[in-house]
Amino acid sequence: MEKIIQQFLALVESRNQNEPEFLQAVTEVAETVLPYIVQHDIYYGQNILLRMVEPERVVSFRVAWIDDQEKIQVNRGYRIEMNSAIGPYKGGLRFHPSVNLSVLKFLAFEQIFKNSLTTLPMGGGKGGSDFDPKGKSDTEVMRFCQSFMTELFRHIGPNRDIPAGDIGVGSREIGYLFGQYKRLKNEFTGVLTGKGVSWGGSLIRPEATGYGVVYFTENMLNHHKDSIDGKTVVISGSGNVAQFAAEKCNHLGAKVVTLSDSSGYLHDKDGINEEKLAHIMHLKNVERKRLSAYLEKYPKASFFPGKRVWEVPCDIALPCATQNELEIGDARTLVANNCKAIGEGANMPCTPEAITHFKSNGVFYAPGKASNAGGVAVSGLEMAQNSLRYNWTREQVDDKLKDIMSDIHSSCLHFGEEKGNINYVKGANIAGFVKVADAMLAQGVV
Ligand code: NDP
Ligand code: 2IT
Repeated sequence: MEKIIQQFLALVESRNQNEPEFLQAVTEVAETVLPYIVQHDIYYGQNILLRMVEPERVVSFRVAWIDDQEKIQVNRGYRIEMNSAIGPYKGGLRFHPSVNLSVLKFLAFEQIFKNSLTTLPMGGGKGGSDFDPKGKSDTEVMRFCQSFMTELFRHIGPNRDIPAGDIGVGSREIGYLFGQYKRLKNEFTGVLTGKGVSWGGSLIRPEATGYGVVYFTENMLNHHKDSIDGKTVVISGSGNVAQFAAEKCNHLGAKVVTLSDSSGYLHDKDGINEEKLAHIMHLKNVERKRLSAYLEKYPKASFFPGKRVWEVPCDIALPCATQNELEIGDARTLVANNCKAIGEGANMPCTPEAITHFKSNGVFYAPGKASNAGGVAVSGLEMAQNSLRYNWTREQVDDKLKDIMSDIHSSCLHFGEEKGNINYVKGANIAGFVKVADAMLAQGVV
């Protein structure tokens, strides 16, 4: 088996050189899914995984725009249309200086499995740009988004490819992107998700990823006769996912003691309660300030520049910032401090070595493609509401989100059983794979 995996990865590596993040994501899937393929005649010999690692289409384009000093700026835009076997391409757009082909291909690849797990009919895609919204004025962000969409619009559509937000793309950016698409096509359609509620958005979409991570983590703890109530939780990031993960932890009786950004981390021993979290949301989302500004209002807390949250003792860790933000040294510290569970809000935040360390020390580990699927799941519900031309209530959407996260957890149990324990990585990868593979087999070699 080892040889089959190595041969497969060598081929993928030879075709995708200088793409370390993409290879990291493919390796994790290959190690768990190839043994399953070999054991199942219907999949064996069909080169299904080899087809899945090859994007159906990659679009790369120039995004030229004019800044407030009237200087011409040039960025690079992308859309990776990875797999459309079970539905139109679906996945977010990331605006961050670190964006490149490798990062977007890893995200698009993970998205295939995640979207399949949601039970909704969505294929996998991802896109974005190396544009950095940080420090830009609203009009600069608007001009960039308009230029970006002026090219992207010809590749997407409500039945073809439906982008959404990710790092650096929130409600402001979705608004500008939607406005430009509507203007170019002269059509009001559900071509993007994460829209404002008054123009086709879904209630609970902003909360969905963060709430979903906490629902999944609660499912995982309940399965092991434990719960989030009363636990100390460490969260990284302070963006969309981190904020609503913190909110749901508070709802369920846990104490959140950290949040972070790329400058360092905030530690509030007394817990970031509802009132403090509301202040953070205002600082980050309205004033667009750095997290360290929290100390101006709450001077008893501490900010540690250039450091990571994982050194703070906790029962539960929720990495909600970015890929590879939790490395082996951090995993050792968490285990030494008796951390019981990891729920990934970000995509691929834990390195492979960190994951191995968690598993070998009995820490429950929920991989992002299962635990952060709530965001895209509610995007799927937004698409359904757009098609119906109807809106569900907050409670209706939240109940559907809870059910979907619970179903994903059950799928992980079903496919992840391993010597009496649950391997959530194996469970999520195989459960996600089976549905897409069956569709691909039915549709022939395309
Ligand atoms: P936001 O842009 O709202 O927030 C990102 C947060 O992560 C910020 O606090 C940011 O700090 C921090 N961050 C980003 N890059 C880095 C970096 N290189 N090093 C350290 N910190 C960093 O993004 P989201 O909250 O939407 O996304 C966070 C993660 O969740 C991503 O991995 C994303 O792919 C994943 N995700 C998001 C979903 C969604 O619906 N939004 C759905 C599923 C997964 P700073 O401001 O200093 O850059
Ligand atoms: O990584 C992700 O799942 C997202 N950024 C959300 C994608 C979506 O289409 O809602």
